[in-house]
Amino acid sequence: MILIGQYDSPFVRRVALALRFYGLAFEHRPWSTFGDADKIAPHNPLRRVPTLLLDGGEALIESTAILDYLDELVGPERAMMARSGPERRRALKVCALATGLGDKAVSLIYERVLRKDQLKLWVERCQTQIGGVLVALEQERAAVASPYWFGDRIGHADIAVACVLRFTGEAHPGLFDGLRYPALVAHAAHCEALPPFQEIVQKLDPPKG
Ligand SMILES: N[C@@H](CCC(=O)N[C@@H](CS)C(=O)NCC(=O)O)C(=O)O
Repeated sequence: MILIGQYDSPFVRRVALALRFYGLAFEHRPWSTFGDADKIAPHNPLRRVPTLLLDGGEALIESTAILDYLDELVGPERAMMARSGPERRRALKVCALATGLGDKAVSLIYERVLRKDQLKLWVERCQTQIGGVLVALEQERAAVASPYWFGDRIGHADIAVACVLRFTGEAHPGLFDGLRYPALVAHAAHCEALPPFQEIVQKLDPPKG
């Protein structure tokens, strides 16, 4: 398998971490969505990352769909998400909140670096959405005493939240005040201390306008 995309993307990083936690071998192509768009396009016309190329040449896109495939590959016993029921629904919701936060944080970067004049209405909307999700995730995580969101094993929800927190903190330090989100800060620190997180990491390098 070949994973396309840089690890400063929280979406690429969550996929790379799942591959590593599952012990699945992969090659990495750290192509930039802007600088290397023409290389990405033959595999993904959206020119987005992550894009995962399977050995037969099939290209998977969207981090959630890619993880769905990896879960199928390793089987239900090893999958880092419950197979069905309320726990699966809750985990998918945590993932959706985290990746939605990531979408908004990415939008804000593009607004900052690609536009001459930022659109106040859009910037404020994204900031409000980011703040709202952080509060919701903080409440959820504070209510859980286990090492990870759903017990003793790390899952996709844990990884998604940790990746997005790192990205948001680097991209928009003013929007992530650790003092307001102690449970999330502790969660991120716990995850980031794990060897796969220390190996699969890249300081944010936003596109230039
Ligand atoms: N929903 C997508 C989001 C992926 C995404 O936003 N990737 C960014 C990089 S962090 C990207 O490719 N941006 C270029 C673009 O959207 O044109 C996923 O979960 O994979």
